[in-house]
Amino acid sequence: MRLPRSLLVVLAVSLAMPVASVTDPARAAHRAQPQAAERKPVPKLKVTTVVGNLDHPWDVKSLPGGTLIFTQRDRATLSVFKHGKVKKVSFPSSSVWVSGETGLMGLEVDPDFKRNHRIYTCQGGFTGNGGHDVHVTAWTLDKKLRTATLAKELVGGFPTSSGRHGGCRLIVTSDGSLLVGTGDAAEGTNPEDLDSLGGKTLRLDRFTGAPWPSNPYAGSSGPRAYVHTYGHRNVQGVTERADGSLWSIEQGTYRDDEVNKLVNGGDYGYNPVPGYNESVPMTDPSLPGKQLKARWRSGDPTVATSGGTFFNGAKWGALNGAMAVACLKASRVLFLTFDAKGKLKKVRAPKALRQYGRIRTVSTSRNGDLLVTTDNGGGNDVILRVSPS
Ligand SMILES: [Ca+2]
Ligand SMILES: [Ca+2]
Repeated sequence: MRLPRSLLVVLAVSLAMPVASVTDPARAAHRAQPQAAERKPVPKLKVTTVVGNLDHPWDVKSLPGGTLIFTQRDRATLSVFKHGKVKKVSFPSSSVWVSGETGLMGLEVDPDFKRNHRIYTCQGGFTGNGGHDVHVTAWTLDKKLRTATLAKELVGGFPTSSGRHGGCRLIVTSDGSLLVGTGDAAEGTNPEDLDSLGGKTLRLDRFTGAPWPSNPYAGSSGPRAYVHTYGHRNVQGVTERADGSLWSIEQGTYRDDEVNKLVNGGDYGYNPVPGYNESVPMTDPSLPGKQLKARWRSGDPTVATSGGTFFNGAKWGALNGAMAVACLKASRVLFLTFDAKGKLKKVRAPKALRQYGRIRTVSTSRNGDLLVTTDNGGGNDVILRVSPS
Protein backbone atom coordinates (compact mmCIF):
# COMPACT_ATOMS: atom_id res chain seq x y z
CA MET A 1 0.00 0.00 0.00
CA ARG A 2 1.22 3.49 -0.85
CA LEU A 3 0.51 6.24 1.65
CA PRO A 4 -0.38 9.71 0.37
CA ARG A 5 2.65 11.99 0.41
CA SER A 6 0.95 14.47 2.78
CA LEU A 7 0.33 11.72 5.33
CA LEU A 8 3.94 10.56 5.06
CA VAL A 9 5.10 14.12 5.81
CA VAL A 10 2.82 14.31 8.86
CA LEU A 11 4.14 10.95 10.08
CA ALA A 12 7.76 11.95 9.52
CA VAL A 13 7.27 15.27 11.32
CA SER A 14 5.47 13.76 14.31
CA LEU A 15 8.12 11.07 14.62
CA ALA A 16 10.96 13.57 14.42
CA MET A 17 9.59 16.10 16.89
CA PRO A 18 9.07 15.71 20.64
CA VAL A 19 5.38 16.12 21.45
CA ALA A 20 6.08 19.18 23.63
CA SER A 21 7.32 21.23 20.66
CA VAL A 22 3.89 21.11 19.01
CA THR A 23 2.48 23.29 21.78
CA ASP A 24 5.58 25.48 22.13
CA PRO A 25 4.04 29.00 22.03
CA ALA A 26 6.98 30.52 20.10
CA ARG A 27 6.77 27.83 17.45
CA ALA A 28 2.99 28.15 17.22
CA ALA A 29 3.29 31.94 16.73
CA HIS A 30 5.89 31.42 14.01
CA ARG A 31 3.67 28.93 12.20
CA ALA A 32 0.68 31.24 12.41
CA GLN A 33 2.47 34.17 10.79
CA PRO A 34 1.83 33.36 7.10
CA GLN A 35 -1.88 33.13 7.84
CA ALA A 36 -1.96 36.46 9.73
CA ALA A 37 -3.69 38.36 6.90
CA GLU A 38 -5.98 35.42 6.24
CA ARG A 39 -7.32 35.51 9.80
CA LYS A 40 -8.42 39.13 9.48
CA PRO A 41 -11.93 39.70 8.16
CA VAL A 42 -12.65 40.00 4.44
CA PRO A 43 -13.77 43.61 4.00
CA LYS A 44 -17.01 44.56 2.27
CA LEU A 45 -16.18 46.42 -0.93
CA LYS A 46 -17.29 49.94 -1.74
CA VAL A 47 -17.49 50.42 -5.51
CA THR A 48 -17.98 53.84 -7.11
CA THR A 49 -18.09 54.78 -10.78
CA VAL A 50 -15.46 57.44 -11.36
CA VAL A 51 -15.59 57.96 -15.14
CA GLY A 52 -18.33 56.92 -17.60
CA ASN A 53 -19.09 57.02 -21.35
CA LEU A 54 -15.86 55.26 -22.24
CA ASP A 55 -15.16 52.72 -24.95
CA HIS A 56 -12.79 49.85 -24.11
CA PRO A 57 -10.71 51.71 -21.50
CA TRP A 58 -7.73 49.37 -21.60
CA ASP A 59 -5.48 50.64 -18.84
CA VAL A 60 -5.69 53.19 -16.04
CA LYS A 61 -2.98 54.50 -13.75
CA SER A 62 -2.84 57.04 -10.97
CA LEU A 63 -0.76 60.24 -11.16
CA PRO A 64 0.48 62.28 -8.19
CA GLY A 65 -2.27 64.44 -6.68
CA GLY A 66 -5.16 62.06 -7.38
CA THR A 67 -5.34 62.53 -11.17
CA LEU A 68 -6.08 59.42 -13.23
CA ILE A 69 -4.67 58.75 -16.69
CA PHE A 70 -6.14 56.14 -19.01
CA THR A 71 -6.10 54.70 -22.54
CA GLN A 72 -9.03 53.69 -24.72
CA ARG A 73 -8.09 50.89 -27.09
CA ASP A 74 -10.19 51.53 -30.22
CA ARG A 75 -10.49 55.29 -29.91
CA ALA A 76 -6.68 55.28 -29.48
CA THR A 77 -6.96 58.14 -27.03
CA LEU A 78 -5.03 59.07 -23.92
CA SER A 79 -7.03 61.05 -21.32
CA VAL A 80 -6.72 62.39 -17.80
CA PHE A 81 -9.41 62.65 -15.15
CA LYS A 82 -8.75 65.66 -12.94
CA HIS A 83 -11.01 67.73 -10.65
CA GLY A 84 -14.04 65.68 -11.78
CA LYS A 85 -13.47 66.23 -15.51
CA VAL A 86 -12.12 64.11 -18.36
CA LYS A 87 -9.63 65.90 -20.61
CA LYS A 88 -8.10 64.39 -23.72
CA VAL A 89 -4.32 64.57 -23.89
CA SER A 90 -3.04 65.64 -27.31
CA PHE A 91 -1.68 62.35 -28.61
CA PRO A 92 -0.93 61.06 -32.17
CA SER A 93 -3.94 58.70 -32.33
CA SER A 94 -3.65 58.33 -36.13
CA SER A 95 -0.28 56.61 -35.66
CA VAL A 96 -1.97 53.82 -33.70
CA TRP A 97 -3.02 50.73 -35.66
CA VAL A 98 -6.46 49.68 -34.36
CA SER A 99 -7.64 46.22 -35.36
CA GLY A 100 -9.54 43.58 -33.42
CA GLU A 101 -7.94 43.14 -30.01
CA THR A 102 -5.11 45.58 -30.81
CA GLY A 103 -5.07 49.38 -30.43
CA LEU A 104 -3.82 51.68 -27.69
CA MET A 105 -3.32 49.26 -24.79
CA GLY A 106 -0.96 49.19 -21.79
CA LEU A 107 -0.01 52.33 -19.89
CA GLU A 108 2.53 52.98 -17.15
CA VAL A 109 3.63 56.04 -15.22
CA ASP A 110 7.31 56.51 -14.39
CA PRO A 111 8.00 56.13 -10.64
CA ASP A 112 9.90 59.42 -10.90
CA PHE A 113 6.99 61.13 -12.72
CA LYS A 114 7.03 64.22 -10.49
CA ARG A 115 10.50 65.04 -11.80
CA ASN A 116 10.50 63.61 -15.37
CA HIS A 117 6.79 63.59 -16.41
CA ARG A 118 7.38 60.35 -18.35
CA ILE A 119 4.75 57.76 -19.21
CA TYR A 120 4.89 54.58 -21.30
CA THR A 121 2.35 53.09 -23.71
CA CYS A 122 2.07 49.91 -25.74
CA GLN A 123 0.14 50.08 -29.02
CA GLY A 124 -0.39 48.76 -32.53
CA GLY A 125 1.58 50.63 -35.20
CA PHE A 126 2.37 50.88 -38.92
CA THR A 127 5.76 49.58 -40.06
CA GLY A 128 5.88 51.53 -43.32
CA ASN A 129 5.70 48.68 -45.84
CA GLY A 130 2.00 48.04 -45.29
CA GLY A 131 2.81 45.93 -42.26
CA HIS A 132 1.98 46.35 -38.60
CA ASP A 133 3.58 45.73 -35.26
CA VAL A 134 2.99 46.29 -31.58
CA HIS A 135 5.53 48.52 -29.89
CA VAL A 136 6.38 50.30 -26.65
CA THR A 137 6.87 54.07 -26.52
CA ALA A 138 8.02 56.54 -23.85
CA TRP A 139 6.29 59.97 -23.79
CA THR A 140 6.78 63.20 -21.88
CA LEU A 141 3.70 65.01 -20.63
CA ASP A 142 3.72 68.77 -20.27
CA LYS A 143 3.12 70.30 -16.83
CA LYS A 144 -0.61 70.84 -17.45
CA LEU A 145 -1.10 67.28 -18.80
CA ARG A 146 -2.34 68.58 -22.15
CA THR A 147 0.17 67.08 -24.57
CA ALA A 148 2.17 63.86 -24.85
CA THR A 149 5.45 64.38 -26.72
CA LEU A 150 7.43 61.44 -28.09
CA ALA A 151 10.44 60.77 -25.85
CA LYS A 152 11.65 57.49 -27.37
CA GLU A 153 10.49 54.40 -29.21
CA LEU A 154 11.80 51.80 -26.77
CA VAL A 155 11.16 48.43 -28.41
CA GLY A 156 8.95 47.26 -31.27
CA GLY A 157 8.46 44.68 -33.96
CA PHE A 158 6.18 42.51 -31.84
CA PRO A 159 4.38 40.25 -34.34
CA THR A 160 0.79 40.89 -35.45
CA SER A 161 -1.75 39.14 -37.62
CA SER A 162 -5.40 40.26 -37.62
CA GLY A 163 -4.94 42.12 -34.34
CA ARG A 164 -5.86 38.99 -32.36
CA HIS A 165 -3.69 38.37 -29.28
CA GLY A 166 -1.94 41.76 -29.36
CA GLY A 167 -1.02 41.69 -25.64
CA CYS A 168 0.22 44.13 -24.24
CA ARG A 169 0.76 45.25 -20.64
CA LEU A 170 3.55 47.31 -19.03
CA ILE A 171 4.88 47.94 -15.55
CA VAL A 172 8.02 49.55 -14.18
CA THR A 173 9.44 47.10 -11.64
CA SER A 174 10.98 48.08 -8.30
CA ASP A 175 14.50 47.67 -9.71
CA GLY A 176 13.66 50.17 -12.48
CA SER A 177 13.22 47.87 -15.48
CA LEU A 178 10.25 48.04 -17.83
CA LEU A 179 8.47 44.65 -17.86
CA VAL A 180 6.30 44.03 -20.93
CA GLY A 181 3.80 41.20 -21.48
CA THR A 182 3.13 40.41 -25.16
CA GLY A 183 0.63 38.37 -27.16
CA ASP A 184 1.47 35.58 -29.60
CA ALA A 185 -0.46 37.25 -32.48
CA ALA A 186 -2.29 33.91 -32.88
CA GLU A 187 0.70 32.47 -34.78
CA GLY A 188 1.73 29.05 -33.53
CA THR A 189 5.50 29.31 -33.71
CA ASN A 190 5.82 32.61 -31.82
CA PRO A 191 5.65 31.55 -28.14
CA GLU A 192 8.60 29.11 -28.28
CA ASP A 193 10.61 31.10 -30.87
CA LEU A 194 13.16 33.08 -28.86
CA ASP A 195 13.65 35.52 -31.73
CA SER A 196 9.98 36.46 -31.93
CA LEU A 197 8.88 39.02 -29.35
CA GLY A 198 5.35 37.55 -29.31
CA GLY A 199 4.11 35.32 -26.50
CA LYS A 200 6.80 36.58 -24.11
CA THR A 201 7.56 38.74 -21.17
CA LEU A 202 10.33 41.20 -21.99
CA ARG A 203 12.52 43.38 -19.80
CA LEU A 204 14.34 46.52 -20.85
CA ASP A 205 15.86 49.76 -19.65
CA ARG A 206 13.03 52.28 -19.53
CA PHE A 207 15.24 55.19 -20.60
CA THR A 208 17.53 53.73 -23.29
CA GLY A 209 15.33 50.86 -24.48
CA ALA A 210 18.33 48.50 -24.15
CA PRO A 211 17.71 44.89 -23.07
CA TRP A 212 17.80 44.49 -19.28
CA PRO A 213 21.29 43.24 -18.28
CA SER A 214 20.00 40.21 -16.32
CA ASN A 215 17.92 38.87 -19.25
CA PRO A 216 18.97 35.29 -20.09
CA TYR A 217 20.12 36.23 -23.63
CA ALA A 218 21.10 39.85 -22.89
CA GLY A 219 24.39 39.44 -24.77
CA SER A 220 22.69 38.37 -28.01
CA SER A 221 22.40 40.80 -30.92
CA GLY A 222 18.97 39.44 -31.89
CA PRO A 223 15.49 40.16 -30.52
CA ARG A 224 16.01 37.42 -27.91
CA ALA A 225 18.12 39.86 -25.90
CA TYR A 226 14.81 41.34 -24.68
CA VAL A 227 13.25 38.02 -23.62
CA HIS A 228 12.67 37.48 -19.90
CA THR A 229 10.30 34.47 -20.18
CA TYR A 230 8.73 32.63 -23.12
CA GLY A 231 6.10 30.05 -24.09
CA HIS A 232 3.15 32.35 -23.27
CA ARG A 233 -0.13 32.77 -25.18
CA ASN A 234 -1.54 36.26 -24.65
CA VAL A 235 -0.09 38.07 -21.65
CA GLN A 236 -2.48 40.87 -20.67
CA GLY A 237 -1.36 41.26 -17.08
CA VAL A 238 2.04 41.80 -15.43
CA THR A 239 2.46 42.65 -11.76
CA GLU A 240 5.09 42.69 -9.02
CA ARG A 241 4.48 41.24 -5.57
CA ALA A 242 5.67 43.04 -2.40
CA ASP A 243 8.53 40.49 -2.16
CA GLY A 244 9.87 41.63 -5.57
CA SER A 245 8.70 38.57 -7.52
CA LEU A 246 7.25 39.23 -10.99
CA TRP A 247 4.04 37.56 -12.19
CA SER A 248 2.00 37.37 -15.38
CA ILE A 249 -1.66 36.77 -16.24
CA GLU A 250 -2.59 35.24 -19.59
CA GLN A 251 -5.64 33.97 -21.45
CA GLY A 252 -6.01 30.26 -22.05
CA THR A 253 -7.43 28.48 -25.09
CA TYR A 254 -10.80 26.86 -24.29
CA ARG A 255 -9.19 25.84 -20.98
CA ASP A 256 -6.65 27.07 -18.47
CA ASP A 257 -6.25 30.78 -18.20
CA GLU A 258 -3.02 31.07 -16.21
CA VAL A 259 -1.36 33.15 -13.52
CA ASN A 260 2.38 32.51 -13.63
CA LYS A 261 5.23 33.40 -11.30
CA LEU A 262 7.98 34.53 -13.66
CA VAL A 263 11.41 32.95 -13.38
CA ASN A 264 14.14 34.63 -15.45
CA GLY A 265 14.56 32.55 -18.63
CA GLY A 266 11.57 30.35 -17.83
CA ASP A 267 9.58 28.42 -20.47
CA TYR A 268 5.82 28.50 -19.75
CA GLY A 269 5.09 25.73 -22.21
CA TYR A 270 2.60 26.92 -24.88
CA ASN A 271 3.50 25.63 -28.35
CA PRO A 272 0.37 25.67 -30.56
CA VAL A 273 1.76 24.13 -33.75
CA PRO A 274 1.30 23.26 -36.57
CA GLY A 275 -0.59 26.35 -37.75
CA TYR A 276 -2.37 27.73 -34.71
CA ASN A 277 -3.37 24.52 -32.98
CA GLU A 278 -5.33 25.54 -29.88
CA SER A 279 -5.98 21.95 -28.80
CA VAL A 280 -2.52 21.82 -27.19
CA PRO A 281 -2.18 22.28 -23.40
CA MET A 282 -1.40 25.74 -22.01
CA THR A 283 1.64 24.16 -20.33
CA ASP A 284 3.04 21.15 -22.16
CA PRO A 285 5.70 19.29 -20.14
CA SER A 286 6.57 17.08 -23.14
CA LEU A 287 8.38 19.99 -24.83
CA PRO A 288 12.19 19.91 -24.64
CA GLY A 289 13.59 21.18 -21.32
CA LYS A 290 11.62 22.24 -18.26
CA GLN A 291 8.22 23.93 -18.49
CA LEU A 292 6.97 25.93 -15.51
CA LYS A 293 3.51 25.18 -14.17
CA ALA A 294 0.95 27.91 -13.54
CA ARG A 295 0.36 29.08 -9.94
CA TRP A 296 -3.37 29.37 -10.72
CA ARG A 297 -5.32 28.09 -13.70
CA SER A 298 -8.99 28.37 -14.55
CA GLY A 299 -9.52 24.80 -15.72
CA ASP A 300 -12.21 24.25 -18.37
CA PRO A 301 -13.96 26.53 -19.26
CA THR A 302 -11.85 29.68 -19.13
CA VAL A 303 -12.92 32.95 -17.51
CA ALA A 304 -10.82 35.06 -19.95
CA THR A 305 -8.35 36.72 -17.59
CA SER A 306 -6.89 40.04 -18.65
CA GLY A 307 -5.05 42.59 -16.46
CA GLY A 308 -4.44 42.41 -12.75
CA THR A 309 -2.32 43.51 -9.85
CA PHE A 310 -1.05 42.57 -6.44
CA PHE A 311 -2.26 45.09 -3.86
CA ASN A 312 -1.28 45.86 -0.29
CA GLY A 313 -2.49 47.75 2.75
CA ALA A 314 -3.77 46.90 6.23
CA LYS A 315 -7.17 48.37 5.28
CA TRP A 316 -7.70 45.36 3.00
CA GLY A 317 -7.77 42.92 5.93
CA ALA A 318 -7.69 39.33 4.66
CA LEU A 319 -7.15 40.63 1.11
CA ASN A 320 -3.92 42.46 2.00
CA GLY A 321 -1.26 41.17 -0.41
CA ALA A 322 -3.72 39.38 -2.70
CA MET A 323 -3.76 39.58 -6.50
CA ALA A 324 -6.83 41.08 -8.20
CA VAL A 325 -7.45 39.58 -11.65
CA ALA A 326 -9.87 41.01 -14.22
CA CYS A 327 -12.10 38.52 -16.05
CA LEU A 328 -13.68 39.40 -19.39
CA LYS A 329 -15.92 36.41 -20.12
CA ALA A 330 -16.78 35.64 -16.48
CA SER A 331 -17.53 39.35 -15.80
CA ARG A 332 -15.89 39.53 -12.38
CA VAL A 333 -12.70 40.22 -10.46
CA LEU A 334 -10.94 37.26 -8.85
CA PHE A 335 -8.97 37.83 -5.67
CA LEU A 336 -6.19 35.24 -5.47
CA THR A 337 -4.27 34.75 -2.23
CA PHE A 338 -0.86 33.08 -2.40
CA ASP A 339 1.38 32.07 0.49
CA ALA A 340 4.95 33.31 0.92
CA LYS A 341 6.22 30.61 -1.46
CA GLY A 342 3.68 31.55 -4.14
CA LYS A 343 1.36 28.62 -3.54
CA LEU A 344 -2.33 29.37 -4.13
CA LYS A 345 -4.29 29.46 -0.88
CA LYS A 346 -7.67 31.03 -1.65
CA VAL A 347 -9.81 32.27 -4.55
CA ARG A 348 -12.57 34.81 -3.96
CA ALA A 349 -14.96 36.48 -6.43
CA PRO A 350 -16.81 39.26 -4.58
CA LYS A 351 -20.43 39.88 -5.61
CA ALA A 352 -19.86 43.65 -5.56
CA LEU A 353 -17.77 43.29 -8.72
CA ARG A 354 -20.05 40.93 -10.64
CA GLN A 355 -22.52 43.50 -11.99
CA TYR A 356 -20.40 45.54 -14.41
CA GLY A 357 -20.04 43.09 -17.30
CA ARG A 358 -16.63 42.33 -18.76
CA ILE A 359 -13.66 43.57 -16.73
CA ARG A 360 -10.46 44.49 -18.60
CA THR A 361 -7.99 45.40 -15.91
CA VAL A 362 -7.34 46.22 -12.27
CA SER A 363 -4.59 48.55 -11.09
CA THR A 364 -3.71 50.25 -7.82
CA SER A 365 -4.34 53.87 -6.96
CA ARG A 366 -1.80 55.92 -4.99
CA ASN A 367 -4.02 55.79 -1.88
CA GLY A 368 -4.19 51.98 -2.00
CA ASP A 369 -7.64 51.71 -3.61
CA LEU A 370 -8.16 49.58 -6.71
CA LEU A 371 -9.02 51.02 -10.13
CA VAL A 372 -11.06 48.78 -12.43
CA THR A 373 -11.95 49.22 -16.13
CA THR A 374 -14.89 47.55 -17.88
CA ASP A 375 -14.81 46.23 -21.44
CA ASN A 376 -18.34 46.07 -22.81
CA GLY A 377 -17.86 48.45 -25.78
CA GLY A 378 -20.53 50.69 -27.25
CA GLY A 379 -19.41 53.77 -25.32
CA ASN A 380 -20.88 52.61 -22.01
CA ASP A 381 -17.69 51.52 -20.30
CA VAL A 382 -16.56 52.89 -16.96
CA ILE A 383 -13.64 53.22 -14.59
CA LEU A 384 -14.50 52.07 -11.06
CA ARG A 385 -12.78 52.83 -7.77
CA VAL A 386 -12.88 50.01 -5.24
CA SER A 387 -12.06 50.39 -1.56
CA PRO A 388 -12.84 48.45 1.62
CA SER A 389 -15.95 49.98 3.23
CA1 LIG B 1 1.71 27.89 -19.48
CA1 LIG C 1 9.76 19.14 -20.84
